[in-house]
Amino acid sequence: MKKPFLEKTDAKVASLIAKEEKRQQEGMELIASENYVSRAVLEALGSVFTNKYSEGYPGKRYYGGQLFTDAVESLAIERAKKLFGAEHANVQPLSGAPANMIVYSAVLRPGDTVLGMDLSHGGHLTHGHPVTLSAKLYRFVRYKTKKDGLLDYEEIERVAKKEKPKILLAGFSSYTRQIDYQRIAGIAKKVGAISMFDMAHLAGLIAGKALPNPVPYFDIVTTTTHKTLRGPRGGMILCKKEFAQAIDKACFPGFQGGPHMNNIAAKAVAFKEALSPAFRAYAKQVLKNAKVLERELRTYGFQIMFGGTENHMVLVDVFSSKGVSGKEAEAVLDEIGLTLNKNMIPDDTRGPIDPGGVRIGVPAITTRGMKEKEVRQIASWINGAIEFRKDKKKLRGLRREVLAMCKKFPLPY
Ligand code: DSN
Repeated sequence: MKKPFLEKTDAKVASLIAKEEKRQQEGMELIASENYVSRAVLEALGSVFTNKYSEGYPGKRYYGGQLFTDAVESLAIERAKKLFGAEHANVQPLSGAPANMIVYSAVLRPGDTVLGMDLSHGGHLTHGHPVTLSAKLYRFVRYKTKKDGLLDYEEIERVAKKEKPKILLAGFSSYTRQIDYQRIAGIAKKVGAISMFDMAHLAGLIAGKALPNPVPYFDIVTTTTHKTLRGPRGGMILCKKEFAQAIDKACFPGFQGGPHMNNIAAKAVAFKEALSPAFRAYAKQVLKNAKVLERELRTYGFQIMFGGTENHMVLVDVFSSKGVSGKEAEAVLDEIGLTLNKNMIPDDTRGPIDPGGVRIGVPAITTRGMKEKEVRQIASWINGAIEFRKDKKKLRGLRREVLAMCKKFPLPY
């Protein structure tokens, strides 16, 4: 994309942006949490709304000049509510981690208990990993998946009865199976906990009606607006009316200052896109592509975790399957232009720096228009690169093949 003003003002930054654009164009993005926003979303992000401070909420701001910020934030809120059938939406969280922290601070007191999913079993850092601020303020107890990859709802209920959490939290960043929303929300109700779902990874698939919607079942739902939802990097909180005031107050002035209005404008655009029939077709194709990836990788002898996938990603135990660590697999795949991330597998004994697994997601390649045929080819490259990881000539050949396919599926700019 041409950027004549930037090129003139700051050639260094312009050149870095151009290089990143080329890297994205010439590589295959398989990081499960990444995607390509539309040109329209990019234009809203780069708009004059970035100049405006607007602490507060539509109709109740602390600075003047809010005619259009009020209108654009209201539009984002209304579209978010329509997209997910929510009673209340707060579109100001800067991203997923702040959104979760805002919820905790809205409904918990320091020392209160949260029952959430273990990180190595698919949970997220902000669901209580000891290194996080939330874990220093609140007490997190964790649940795990069973050998068959499903959640152990009886065990979750037993622990919930024993620990009496204030929040029962579901949601994940590397879990691949469907969660029984009704069952989790039911357990929360039984023990008097607030039910919370972090749908950051799934939001686009839910908006596109390819997966069931947790919003009717849970008291509070958090999400990012990028990932499968294909909006700008940002966060959002949806909740039942009874929590609206506490959530809004905890967001501003409790946790954040002025909202990033250019980002909120871009969220509004992404929500409009996600309401379209084309987005539904996209979400459906993401699920198809992930299923093909799972099947193909199995035929090459890769061990797929959690018994398979029902969403947009697969978690693969590359160490047990192929004797290569997650870190080595990530590096060799990067060499041929396939970008993904090393990832812990359940109860990984190797640790997070060089774990036994990799996480592979298809949202971004699906945005580029790739379908089952291309996914079969990608699986074969993954297998080839890992198998011939010491053979530089072979890797160079695979790199050329990846590049040729990338050229046939340009980025949406
Ligand atoms: N970093 C995101 C992911 O990759 O899943 C979650 O925060």
